[in-house]
Amino acid sequence: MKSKSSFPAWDFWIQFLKTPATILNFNFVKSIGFFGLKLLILSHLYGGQGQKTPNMIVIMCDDLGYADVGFNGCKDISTPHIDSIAENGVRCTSGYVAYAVCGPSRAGFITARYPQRFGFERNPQYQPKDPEMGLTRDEKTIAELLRPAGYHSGIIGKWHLGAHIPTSHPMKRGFDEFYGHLGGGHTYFPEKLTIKRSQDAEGESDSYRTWLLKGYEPVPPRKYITDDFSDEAVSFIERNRDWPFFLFLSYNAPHTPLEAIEKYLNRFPGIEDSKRKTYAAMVSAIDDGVGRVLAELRKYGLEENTIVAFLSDNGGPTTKNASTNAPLRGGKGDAWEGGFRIPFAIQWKGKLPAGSSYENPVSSLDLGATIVTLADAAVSKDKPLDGVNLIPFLNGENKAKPHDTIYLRQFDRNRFAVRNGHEKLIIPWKGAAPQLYDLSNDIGEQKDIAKERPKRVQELDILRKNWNAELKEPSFLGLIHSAAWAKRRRK
Ligand SMILES: [Ca+2]
Repeated sequence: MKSKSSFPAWDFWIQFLKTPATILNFNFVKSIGFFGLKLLILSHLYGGQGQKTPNMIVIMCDDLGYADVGFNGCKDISTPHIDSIAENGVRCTSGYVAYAVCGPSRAGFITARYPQRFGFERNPQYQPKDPEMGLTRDEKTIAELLRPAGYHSGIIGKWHLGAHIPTSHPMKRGFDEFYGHLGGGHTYFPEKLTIKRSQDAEGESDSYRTWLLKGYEPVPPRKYITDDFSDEAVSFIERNRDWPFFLFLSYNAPHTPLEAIEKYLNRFPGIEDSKRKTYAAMVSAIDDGVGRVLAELRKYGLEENTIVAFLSDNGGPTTKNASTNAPLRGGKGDAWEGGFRIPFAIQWKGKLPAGSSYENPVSSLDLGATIVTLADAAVSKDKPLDGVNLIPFLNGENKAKPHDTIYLRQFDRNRFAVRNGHEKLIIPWKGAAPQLYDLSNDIGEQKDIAKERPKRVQELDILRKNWNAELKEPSFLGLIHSAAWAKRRRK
């Protein structure tokens, strides 16, 4: 928990900046820069006295299937480093994200609030000139919440929460560092990155070929970008090991395009299907990166003070990238379990029971809520988090469930899912009658029991309607509305 003893030190720096020698202070700050001042303050606060609040690293994959990691039973892709997170911590078998496609899922994770509350319910288009196309400024990111608590935050990889740099760039939204791309996907080979400036990309396919940004600066392409992101993550830990940090390691793999280098492809001589083989190689590259991140934490003795979580941003789009969500039904985009129930594991050495399994539903929204709670960071009363601090639940102190109910709404498709206990109500497409499944004996959602349990259908439908009444309509025209967006801009 937060070290109260750190407050006098903060006070010292606040007073320093307010002293009559303001000019002197201003020149001092100018000489080292504000970033330098921040590092100086952080080293004063934490240098030599030990850090009391934990770090958090969230490793999020893009379009990784539920069954494509060893800890969920994958046989043909070896993921020893990813699996080690579950072995050294907790495997959550019912881990959910807030949406079944990338953008809204990430908007939920980054705010620890259901994105349907604030109109982020579509995948945004890549529109560098549209300040409304992305995360509304009315919402705060976890990085913004953690900043007053003395955290240094970085994101490496995919952003996908808006490409309008003056309003939506990660460093305009609370992050201190960014290395990655602003759009929803990216090509992996450096020789294919042919557009220097992010602002010059027009539309989705262009956006996949921009140079990566380091902060606001485009960087000449260096290497296979999954490896590039892993390098940056190692560097981030090395540079920020002396003060509390939050790192969002947001791999765009194994999202399409399916592209892998020989080093990883050669690991899978037994996979004949070329699509699955490339996918496996891409997952293997992530696994190497996870191993390097974990090794860096061990190197600096940070494992006991760092929470590491691993998950996917949505279910696998099985036909597109040869992922698999078995035994779950459906995949990316669906309200079936395969759409938004994802591989989820979390470790915190010495604090969470190693090698344990947790069955109650947890959510990606809980990760931000966990670190915000542990950092004792303030949360706005009118925008309460939907996530909860998972630690007391995962370590067995709290025997109750973190969530009575998990919700999903897909506005444009009129789809809903409501999981309450083991039962799940689903309206899988517009106009469909609600169906009910008992996930305790039917994880694959094969037997609709709505007619057998009408009372439960009614109860869950009331929960759905009540939650729905709290939500807003989408606030921007998404990818599927590109033509309507362009027409509106022309007017
Ligand atoms: Ca995704």
